[in-house]
Amino acid sequence: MIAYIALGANQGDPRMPLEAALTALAALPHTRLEARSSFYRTAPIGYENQPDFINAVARLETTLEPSPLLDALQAIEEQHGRKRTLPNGPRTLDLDLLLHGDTRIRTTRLSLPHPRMHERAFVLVPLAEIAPDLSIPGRGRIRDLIERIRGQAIERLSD
Ligand code: PH2
Ligand code: MG
Ligand code: MG
Repeated sequence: MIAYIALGANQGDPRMPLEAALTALAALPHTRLEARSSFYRTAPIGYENQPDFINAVARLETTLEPSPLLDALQAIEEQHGRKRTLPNGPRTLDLDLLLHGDTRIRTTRLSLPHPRMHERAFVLVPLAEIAPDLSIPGRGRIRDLIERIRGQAIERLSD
C-alpha cells in the first residue's frame, strides 16, 4: 500500500527533527521510503502567533495497516521530544498520516484522507512535488485543489 506522511516542525532548527524523522520512516518494519519532497518554509495556519514551519511530505510503500502505522508515527514524534500542548500550536515534530491507499475512514483516532489536507498549501505543494498526478479520495485532483490555495505563503528551500 502507498501511504503519504506530512512532516512539520517549527521549534529550534526544524530541519534536524525532519531529517531524523525521514531516517526513522525509512527504518520502519515492512516499509520502504519511496520518495520525499523538498523542505518548504511555510507561514503558520490556524494559530498564527508562532514561528514559521518547515514542512515536507514523504511517500511510503508499506504493508502496515493505518492504525499500526499511526502508532509508529506517534512513537517517532515522541522520540523527538513532541509535547502535546496547544492544538495547532508550536511543535518540535508533527507527523500526520495523510493518505493510505484509497482508504476512507472516520474514527475518533484517525480520519483518512486527513480531513484538512485539501485546504493546506503546506501539505498540497510538497505532496504535488512527489505525486503530481494524485487524486485525493472525495476531494479531487491535487492540481485543481492547489489552484484554490494560492494565497498561502510557502517557499521551497534549496537543499
Ligand atoms: N500544522 C498545524 C497547524 N498549522 N501551519 C503550517 N504552516 N505548517 C504546519 O505543519 C502546521 C500549521 C497543525 O499540525
Ligand atoms: Mg499531528
Ligand atoms: Mg498536523
